[in-house]
Amino acid sequence: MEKPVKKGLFGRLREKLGRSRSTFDESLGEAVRHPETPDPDLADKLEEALLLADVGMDATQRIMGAVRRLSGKKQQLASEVLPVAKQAMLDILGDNYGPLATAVASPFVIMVVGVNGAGKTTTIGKLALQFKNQGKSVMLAAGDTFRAAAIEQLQQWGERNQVPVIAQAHGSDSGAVAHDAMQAARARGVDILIIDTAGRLHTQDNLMAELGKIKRVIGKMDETAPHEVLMVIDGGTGQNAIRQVQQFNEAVELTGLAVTKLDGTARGGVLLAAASRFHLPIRYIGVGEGLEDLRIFNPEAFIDALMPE
Ligand SMILES: Nc1nc2c(ncn2[C@@H]2O[C@H](COP(=O)(O)OP(=O)(O)O)[C@@H](O)[C@H]2O)c(=O)[nH]1
Ligand SMILES: [Mg+2]
Repeated sequence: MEKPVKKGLFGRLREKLGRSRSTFDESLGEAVRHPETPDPDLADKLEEALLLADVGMDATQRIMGAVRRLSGKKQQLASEVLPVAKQAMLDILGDNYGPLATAVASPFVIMVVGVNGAGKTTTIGKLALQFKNQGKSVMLAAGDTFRAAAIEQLQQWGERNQVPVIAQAHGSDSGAVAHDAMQAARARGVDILIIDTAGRLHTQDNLMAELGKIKRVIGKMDETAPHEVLMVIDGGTGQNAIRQVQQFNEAVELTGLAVTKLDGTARGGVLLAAASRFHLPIRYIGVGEGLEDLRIFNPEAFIDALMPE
């Protein structure tokens, strides 16, 4: 008998993750439709699907370790294997989860970092409106002074959402923008200040030095700030994203991750790879361009939406 399609947020997340999900459906769908029929290749199929979805060696080995601890016969049954695999995935994500507690400081300062095109500015725009809708006052700072278009893009988000944006001219010092923004946020009693940053400079070393400087400027004005250094990664960049996280983490000591574009990739498993590799909470996932498509990360909902059952 066909299972009813799940409705609501849960069902929609499942649709949004369509391409990543289909990697698992193609490999495991047959076994899932016959959960009590032994399939001697089931564990191998799962392992292949995990690697294809970019779950990475680390996390894949952890998941397969749990599956291979099942007795030989059970390893052939989807009814046994999938719950164990899902639990192993949840164990990996378990420590890597936790929404932002923005009430601990005022202004709560979020510095957003990541390579060009990862989705930083878009994520900031969506976040600003979400916070505003929760009744919080928000200010944005255009710290990507390297590209004129980046400043305009943030200003457009600000105008659209009626959120003030602190900006200086293209090419100006991003540390000075951060300084101005901290002062303005304090003066106006803003709840949340979100600072955009560049994803590309003349060299990678320049970029990391600039990010370090922005962080120091903020820290001098409030020693508890930035309260969050959020790295945005493009879920479609696969294992490259892991190297990027490592580099940024070394430069500015990240405190959280947001993984975008999970709607457009068959490799959504990078989220598990990152979780397994770094002890960093995944705060948000991006599953589309709409405002509601930036979701607070929920491991159970994510795994349920990703895996067939
Ligand atoms: N499909 C999809 N597109 C996204 C998502 N997040 C960001 N984008 C798009 O990715 C592109 C680059 O985003 P942008 O915020 O400018 O990246 P930045 O260079 O890191 O600031 C834009 O076209 C965004 O609309 C997402 O979750 N899903
Ligand atoms: Mg940008």
